[in-house]
Amino acid sequence: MFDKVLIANRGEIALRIHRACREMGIQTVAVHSTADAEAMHVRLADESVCIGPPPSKDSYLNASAILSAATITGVDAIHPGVGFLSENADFATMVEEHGLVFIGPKPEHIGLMGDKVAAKQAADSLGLPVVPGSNGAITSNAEAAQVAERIGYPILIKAAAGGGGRGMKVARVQGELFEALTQARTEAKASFGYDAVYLEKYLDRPRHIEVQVLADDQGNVIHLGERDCSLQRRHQKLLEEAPSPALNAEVRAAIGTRVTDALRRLGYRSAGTVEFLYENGEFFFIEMNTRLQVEHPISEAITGIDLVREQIRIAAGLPMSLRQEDVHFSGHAIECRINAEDPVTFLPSPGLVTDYHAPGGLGVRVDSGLYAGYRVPPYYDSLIAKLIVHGQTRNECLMRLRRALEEFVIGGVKTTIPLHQRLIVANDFINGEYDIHWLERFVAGGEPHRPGS
Ligand code: MV4
Repeated sequence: MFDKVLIANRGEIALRIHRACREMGIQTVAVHSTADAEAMHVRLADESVCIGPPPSKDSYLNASAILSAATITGVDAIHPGVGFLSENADFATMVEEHGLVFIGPKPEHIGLMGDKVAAKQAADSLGLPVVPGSNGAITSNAEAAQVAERIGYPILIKAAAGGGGRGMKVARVQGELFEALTQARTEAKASFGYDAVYLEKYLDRPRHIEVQVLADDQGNVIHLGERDCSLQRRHQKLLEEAPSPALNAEVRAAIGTRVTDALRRLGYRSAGTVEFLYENGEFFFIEMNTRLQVEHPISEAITGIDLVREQIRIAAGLPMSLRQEDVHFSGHAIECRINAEDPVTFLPSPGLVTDYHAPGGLGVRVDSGLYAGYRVPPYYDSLIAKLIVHGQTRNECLMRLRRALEEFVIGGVKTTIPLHQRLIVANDFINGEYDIHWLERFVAGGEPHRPGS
């Protein structure tokens, strides 16, 4: 096992990784920008190294500064966390070239899943269900029209270099296709410097369901069930739950097995998440995330498995500490992402945290680096706390969540807590009847009609 690990991230996820290391007897090195010198994970780490000024590109995205810090402190491995360099295949390769272990997947798989066209083709050939569409990038308008005719309208145009929804355009009818193609190419070129696009059948009201997996170098691949991440606004997730209110045990086991079979064939290693759209009882692969995810704690809550601990064991060459038959799903978990934002306008609200009190009690977990006197910097993502609540049933989980949100005190900055409080009493949410568009309509005012009504 490693003696010392460098945590190449910040905020609650850096703290999460520090905690796993500590419990495994591993020393930690925090790296931080000048804006994060007072962060909780920096205070708790055994050692810390300042790697640059506040802008991410000069600090958390500065691969050579991070590798220098790793060399100076003599770590064995680097955990990239989420975001930043976590899905950068070149960084993973550089870490290995420095004789260190990258706590994550093989660089080739990071690279494969980063290319959305290649990822979809790989998923298809590995036996996962994919959305009907063009076979790879479209090379001409004529080809696009032909493909659209074959799969039928509405059509969605996606950027090959995309992900996260940027550069997507819908064509409802043939007359809209060429203009939508031009717009999608222009946006893709501006956002990614690469204008290749592909076509898919547009799914009107799907849910976003993702399957959590773990794989080791001994060929063991397991799944930890799914998370329903449909409650998003502008591709920012607000609340996630596990299990999905839309699936039963049989459907869960079936999709889980398809995913683990696929990743075993691929030779995948480490934690990963396979994302699907789910509509009318059918799954369609959209992307794979080759990293730990922000919402991983809800999978931990319903399985009792420490995902970061398993990631570290796997990276050290050890087998996972459990098999699929050891994975038992218990109860229901919900995560509320609490952002330092105005709950109505969503404008960032950085600044001094004057008061802080986190909820507690049975089934309540808070992952946050906040404390009274902490200053939320304006330079980064506005996620400041994750409230994860577990109950034996979905209803118990909801009641506990209401109680926990009531107890949560964060003074001095605006937060999304009031939005969560409104959301969890909405009838559609209580009934589990929502799709990927529901939250957008909810924040626009009032409770929208539920899907299909
Ligand atoms: C889609 C879709 C409908 N049909 N693909 C958005 C982000 C990107 N990762 C995939 N996305 C979508 N792909 C087809 N064929 C709708 C979305 C989508 C979405 C997906 C998941 C969660 C939230 C979303 C919000 C808007 C659109």
